[in-house]
Amino acid sequence: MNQSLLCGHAKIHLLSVLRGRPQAAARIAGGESHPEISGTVRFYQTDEGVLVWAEINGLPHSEFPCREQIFGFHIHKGTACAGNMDDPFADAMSHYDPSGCEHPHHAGDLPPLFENNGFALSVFLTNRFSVGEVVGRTVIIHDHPDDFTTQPSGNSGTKIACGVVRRIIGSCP
Ligand SMILES: [Cu+2]
Ligand SMILES: [Zn+2]
Repeated sequence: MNQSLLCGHAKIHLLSVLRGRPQAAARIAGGESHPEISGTVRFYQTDEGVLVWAEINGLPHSEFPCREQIFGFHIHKGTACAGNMDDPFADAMSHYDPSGCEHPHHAGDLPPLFENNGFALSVFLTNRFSVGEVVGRTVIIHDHPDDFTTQPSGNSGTKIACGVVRRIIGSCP
């Protein structure tokens, strides 16, 4: 194997992007049923799309083998992490979908989170939106995996954590 193929030019220089300042971020907090969930989702605009870096702590996890949990993860169109008795994050509304697509082609449909002893880390690229378009929208974590088939939201169950995407101005501490 030609070593230069393995070490070849990267389309996005991941480390330099992540070392920089995100243009927006959401602080994630669990709802009443999952107060231990906390984390950050950062959004970096690149020429290829938005690089999303999620770090979430305190996710439900199982001690048993073959039971690691997977959580649906989306940007929803609503602008507040509030709700009612039935759904504490009802105000986050449905998946962010400015183009009228079906699930899982909504702009806000994201790769699900895989927990590792309650911690999830995910870095991925999406060109379905720009950072500016999702500022003010909500990031939602669900208690079930997204099946990427069922309409309108992949049968991903209850919303267990939420954060509003805020623009970051100036430098991060
Ligand atoms: Cu969702
Ligand atoms: Zn969707």
